[in-house]
Amino acid sequence: MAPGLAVAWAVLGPLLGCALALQGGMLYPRESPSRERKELDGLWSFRADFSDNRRRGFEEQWYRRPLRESGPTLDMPVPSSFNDISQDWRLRHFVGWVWYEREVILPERWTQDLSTRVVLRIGSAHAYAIVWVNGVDTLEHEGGYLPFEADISNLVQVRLTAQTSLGPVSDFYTLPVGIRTVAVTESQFLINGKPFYFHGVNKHEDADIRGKGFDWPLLVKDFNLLRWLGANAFRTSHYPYAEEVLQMCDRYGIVVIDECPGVGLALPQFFNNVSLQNHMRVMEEVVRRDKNHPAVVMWSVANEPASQLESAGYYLKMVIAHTKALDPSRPVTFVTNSNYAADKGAPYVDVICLNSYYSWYHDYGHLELIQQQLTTQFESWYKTYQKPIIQSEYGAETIVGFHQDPPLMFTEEYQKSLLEQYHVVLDQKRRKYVVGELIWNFADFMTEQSPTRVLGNKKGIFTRQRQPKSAAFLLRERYWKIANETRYSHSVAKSQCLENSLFA
Ligand code: BDP
Repeated sequence: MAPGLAVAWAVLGPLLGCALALQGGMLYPRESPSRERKELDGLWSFRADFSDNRRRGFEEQWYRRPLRESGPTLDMPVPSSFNDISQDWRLRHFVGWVWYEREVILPERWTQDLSTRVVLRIGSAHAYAIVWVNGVDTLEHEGGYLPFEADISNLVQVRLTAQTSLGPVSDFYTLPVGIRTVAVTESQFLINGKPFYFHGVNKHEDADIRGKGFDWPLLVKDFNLLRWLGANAFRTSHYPYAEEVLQMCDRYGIVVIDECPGVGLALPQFFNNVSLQNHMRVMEEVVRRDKNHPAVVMWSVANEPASQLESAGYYLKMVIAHTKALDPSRPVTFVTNSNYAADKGAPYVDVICLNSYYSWYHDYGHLELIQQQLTTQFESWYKTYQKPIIQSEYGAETIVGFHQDPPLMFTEEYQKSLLEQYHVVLDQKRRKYVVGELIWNFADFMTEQSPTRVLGNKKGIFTRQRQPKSAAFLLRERYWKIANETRYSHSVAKSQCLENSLFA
């Protein structure tokens, strides 16, 4: 196997001025028939040196061993500003040395063909950088903004061969694994044989400017916020998310209900054979891609289909059976907003997932009705099906900064009060057969314009810029309380990174 290239670099506070001698140019790294390029952008291990003299890293020689062995580390996206990503106020204003580390597997040709020149290039590091490669002090650079590089061929080129009992190995692939079981009883969702309660969110892959699209800094920010919130789960509403998202969930112990893009199946004509074949094919693609993620504990084949229709009943039965055949190890569900007496798909799911918007899309303003309506909802469904239930959506549009007491719709007070009413009933039922609650939504997101949308969907507990509304603090208190009641016996102490994976 090609040797790992361990890279650590550190940056320090203010720019002190620099004296650079011009030694030729520095070409931007472009691929060509004779040049290959390997991106080092992405997630790095990170540790800020909080010691009083800010020099512990040097004193203890953190560059000699994997950084995580020196103490707690965080995941840090590169490129990004560490001050903006974390919820830790100490990092917001931190001045001093911070350590970044990345382990890299280089292509065999780079490390074994001694005529290949391997150059390490840092695009920019603010404001003073020292770079170690495999523990060797290789490069120093003062000043941010500008690139610097070093020939590291001699540090990474070693002749190695790998052999198995079947002969030489010609292909290598590393698959992180996690081992856990998932099971469902009449009233419980079990992970590793223990009752699991989903306290989390629904998300969207959405942010300002970028819209939908994968982005490491955004992802790490969102995971920091999930941690801040005490959430242990989310649903990938309403489509499979980027694979990197699931990798993070595996590592951080966030449980996922993985949903396919079966959304908007609202009309009778959608439940035909062509859609059905297509839907089953999509489930195949989702399962094939995501089955190795221990974080994924359940498949959701659709969101709010018109499941009161007979044709929908047959359709959902087929899609669910197909998904179970593809993966017998995981429960399967779809998310419904139909009435318990009318729903034709519910007989086929393992867990009932219910969306309801009491005091939002009807009975506007009547928060006092929620407790009774929600109790009836849960009791009717449970009496009919004797299956565990997740409140898979509930929430209220909230424009950040709108306030009114007594609460009126669209204010932060209304969102909070609505959540509180739901929580009273959830607390009564969660020790019985309700196995989860997922707020709609983690953050505000963009939608088509309509009379019900004020520059998008504003049901986020965070704004689209990831700042908390009042309800986020309410939910935070609740989720940490539930987390502390139901916590698995794992250690969170070891790491600035969560290290609380259920699957470790
Ligand atoms: C639910 C849908 C979700 C919407 C939400 C809403 O599942 O996609 O965004 O309503 O209207 O019914 O906020």
